[in-house]
Amino acid sequence: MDTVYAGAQAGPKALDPLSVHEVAAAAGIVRAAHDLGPGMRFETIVLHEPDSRGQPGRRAFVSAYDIATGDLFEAIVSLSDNAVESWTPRPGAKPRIAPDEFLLAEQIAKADPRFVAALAKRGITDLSLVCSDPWSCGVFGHPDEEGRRLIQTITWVRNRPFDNHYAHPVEGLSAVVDINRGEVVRIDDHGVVPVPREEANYSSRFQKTWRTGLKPIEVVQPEGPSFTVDGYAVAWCGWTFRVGFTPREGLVLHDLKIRDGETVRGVLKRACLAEMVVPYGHPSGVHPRKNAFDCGEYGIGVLANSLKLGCDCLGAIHYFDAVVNRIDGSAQVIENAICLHEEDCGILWKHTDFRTEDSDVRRNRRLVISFVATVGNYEYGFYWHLYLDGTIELDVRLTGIINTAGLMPDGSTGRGTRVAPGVVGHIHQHVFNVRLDMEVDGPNNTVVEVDTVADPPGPDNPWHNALSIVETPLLTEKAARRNGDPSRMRWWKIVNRDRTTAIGHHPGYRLAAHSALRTPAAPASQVGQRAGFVAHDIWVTPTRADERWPAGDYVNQSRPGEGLPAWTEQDRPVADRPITVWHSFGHNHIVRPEDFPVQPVVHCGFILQPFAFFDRNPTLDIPPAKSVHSCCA
Ligand SMILES: [Cu+2]
Repeated sequence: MDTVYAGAQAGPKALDPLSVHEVAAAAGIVRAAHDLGPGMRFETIVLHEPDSRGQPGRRAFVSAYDIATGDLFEAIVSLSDNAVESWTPRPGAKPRIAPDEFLLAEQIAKADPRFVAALAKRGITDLSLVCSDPWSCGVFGHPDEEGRRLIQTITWVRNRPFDNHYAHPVEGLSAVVDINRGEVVRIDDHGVVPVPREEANYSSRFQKTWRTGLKPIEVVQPEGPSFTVDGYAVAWCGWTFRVGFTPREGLVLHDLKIRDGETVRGVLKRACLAEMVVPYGHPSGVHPRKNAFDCGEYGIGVLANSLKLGCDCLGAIHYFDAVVNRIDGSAQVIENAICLHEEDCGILWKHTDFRTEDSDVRRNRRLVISFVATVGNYEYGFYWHLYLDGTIELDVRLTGIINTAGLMPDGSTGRGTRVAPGVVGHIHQHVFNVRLDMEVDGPNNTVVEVDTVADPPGPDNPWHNALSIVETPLLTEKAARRNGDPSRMRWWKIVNRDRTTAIGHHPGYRLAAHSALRTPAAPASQVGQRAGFVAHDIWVTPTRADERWPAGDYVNQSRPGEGLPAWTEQDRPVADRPITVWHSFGHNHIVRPEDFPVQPVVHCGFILQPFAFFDRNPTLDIPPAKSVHSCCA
């Protein structure tokens, strides 16, 4: 039998993230049973989520490694019994790059005389102003990199303290660092080009003049918010779910259900960002190696911000702290990492009977569950929205600073947009992949592809206006590797064929894949090899607890073809059973000068909308707003 996630069977708090105490305890239990010595580090310490059989007790999943040997082991730890239940070597696996290693890599580079000499060749001698960011390396077949755990540092320089260094790229220079051994493997110097020195600052500490005329907008909720929170359980306007958080995925929504009259109906068993990759499209210098997997190579959860009321969030806010592990096995609390609040959201519906002038309008609102992560130069905000009519939305907001480059050695721009004199933003993509463990009205779901096509002309279609809806259930994994087709107005719905509604439909949810994005990456590129999920807009697999990572369990310097491409080769049945829908979407970032020196938010995401899930508009009972104007009730 397949292993599926479950919460209710294992007790109401079985899905709560590990506490500070539990993280430290898990590290201690593993160290006591399998001490790897002074080089022991902890990549991940996270809740081992209970499966449907609902084993009693709390468990942790621990990924530990030894920087001396490079060996990596996975453990399942019983926190209730103080015991390691399993200890599994993962030969060749390379752990993620941890926040603890970001500045370490820079220090190692700056301590190397070859790196210092390469900076001096460019007229840079004050190392305190040099910022060398820790980039993952991928796999490029350099013999001196074989078997090592690597970070390549890519370099910028400040003119003065706090100056935005991304305005001053030190083009063509990177230090390839063996982060386990603490040494520079090689300096890659692709030739000196002048470092642009014009400042481009955005910080309030540099801004001299301020726009006037902005009057305050205040969010007032005199009776408090409409949600209730009990531990990690949230209830709001008919919706219920549990909040989870992991170092790699960040925010997780468990057991998302919606009330329909007297019944509570499931929609999502578990939903999260599972992976993302940002490949850069410039073919020379340090840039081909820039293919950042921000979940699998860094962990989008461990990079979460502590949010601030009045700045990041407005209104009546409930914050959840996040607990993640450091590489020494201790726990780190990210205070106020997850924000829960309500927002007014325009009108929900409206109609005026033009004969009677009877007019009805209802206001919409949404519940927002969000976190923001800083990954080096860039910020990602992940905002899950729940609406009164049963709609679910993930709105990903991209901001921060573009990854800048200098000019080519011949002074040309290369594959990008000039954003300032001597400063270029290369073309790149941000491709996200979400893992949606579906539970539409029960455990057994099926994905149906829906195309809209014009009928051929004929006696039944004399005026050539007939349209047909072509529905194709996706029955096996290979058949369910699907891409959009605007010429057929294609979309997908997830239905429960075990159930039929009162008006004769299988209840479903429509996936509105409005930001679907496949990269044009060649199969032989790093992304083609190691981020197979970018090849299709949707994939469907039978839900399995051990198939969580669409680009493989260990993405850092990973081998080709792991994750979704390998799993789906089995071509397992995916109809009328617990299924996981994987959706790839994102932003094709052809940089604008307006994205610099800091990028106004760009949105991408997707929508899950009830489709014959309810028998009619489920919001007729939303009361009219009390208004200061006479037009409303
Ligand atoms: Cu971008």
